[in-house]
Amino acid sequence: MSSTQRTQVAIIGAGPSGLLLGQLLYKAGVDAIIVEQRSAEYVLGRIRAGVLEQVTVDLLDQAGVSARLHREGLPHDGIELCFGAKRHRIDLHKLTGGKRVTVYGQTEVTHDLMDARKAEGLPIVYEAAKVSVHDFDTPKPRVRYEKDGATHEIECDFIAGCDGYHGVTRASVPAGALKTYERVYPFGWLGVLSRTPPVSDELIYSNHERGFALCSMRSHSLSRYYVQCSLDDHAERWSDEAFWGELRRRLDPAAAESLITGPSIEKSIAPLRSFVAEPMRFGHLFLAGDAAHIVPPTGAKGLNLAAADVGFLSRAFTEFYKDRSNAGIDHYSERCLRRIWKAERFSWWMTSLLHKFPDTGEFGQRIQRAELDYLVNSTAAMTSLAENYVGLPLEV
Ligand code: RFL
Ligand code: PHB
Repeated sequence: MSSTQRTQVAIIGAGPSGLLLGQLLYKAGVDAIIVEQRSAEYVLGRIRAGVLEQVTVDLLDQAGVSARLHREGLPHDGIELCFGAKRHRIDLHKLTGGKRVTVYGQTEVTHDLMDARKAEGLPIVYEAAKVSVHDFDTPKPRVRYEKDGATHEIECDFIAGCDGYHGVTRASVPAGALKTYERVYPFGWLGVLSRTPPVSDELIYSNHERGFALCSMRSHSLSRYYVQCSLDDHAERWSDEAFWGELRRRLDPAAAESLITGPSIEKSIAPLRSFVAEPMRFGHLFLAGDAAHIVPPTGAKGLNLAAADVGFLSRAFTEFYKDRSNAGIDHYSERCLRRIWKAERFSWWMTSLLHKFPDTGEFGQRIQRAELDYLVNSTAAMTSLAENYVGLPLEV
């Protein structure tokens, strides 16, 4: 058995990029179908980002999915950098003339977007197998997938590749039409989620001779912590006790003493990578979010970049249908990439500043220490960090 459906935009992937794009298009009166290879539970089970820029919050407002975010999200006016057994506050709010970030988990953003889609009765095809994209170099692209033993086809005007780093859309672009840039870092992050109060009201980014550590949170009673680990490590090798011990060793004495520990709810290792694929458009196929670019999580930029991409993309499609203009579509890739490369630079810089690199030796550590010391004593340097951390303006 097989079926053919027709829509304006076929969205591949129901992560934050795909779901937000679907919602923004719905608000603008543009028709879309979302096709996702996993189940909704699987998508929600991935513990990822925690920090939202104002640009992202504005887009969630525009999408009409921000009521809970405004109730439960935690506004943060600063972050702390920890090195040499001391913490140093970076006053984001003061240094940026009143900007801040919001701590609200990617899981919650995804939940809110799924709920909104369900409430409007809009379709998401979950557990779609063998998803493939066709004829996107023509005005009549098609998406094919299998579900429950049947083959289905979607005819559309555009395909949005929101299927993450390992997705099918970027991989379907003909070789040679795409230039990629990549840096793989020689370490990963071991993350733990625990139902314990956060060690501090603000995030702590720690540079320690044993390696990087980050204290983050999801709420006043849910904490998210990370320690730098080696690439060949496995989360199962870490008992909760070993994790807490390692985290404690990488913090200043006051934080180490006040850290409240408990059983981990989730424990996983993520590799760190910088990656950009250019351009982000091929005919009628558009890439957005992790499908087009990856940043190491140190700058908290991945989800925010994904949101900015789909903000531009929804505007471009809306202009196409409502104003009969190709301008947004034609400028999509260039417009996104200007900002993406700045976030790539910032994420690479934060990563270089805060991690222990196996190959740079003691010289590298002393240079890092000098840079950190300079940073926390220079308003100019702290301002640069702050304006990037809260997020650059959309048009840079
Ligand atoms: P996703 O979230 O990977 O979603 C892609 C979806 O596409 C589906 N898919 C397919 N569907 C159909 N057919 C196929 N062939 C498919 N192949 C894949 C997948 O199942 C999935 O559901 O990409 P998206 O939507 O672009 O979102 C990107 C963000 O998830 C990512 O950038 C952030 O999580 C990065 N990130 C952070 N970003 C921030 O802005 N702030 C942070 O604080 C932050 N912390 C983090 C992070 C990422 C982390 N990890 C684990 C990489 C912390 C960590 C530890
Ligand atoms: C998180 O809370 O998961 C988080 C926060 C800040 C980062 C990365 C991850 O830079």
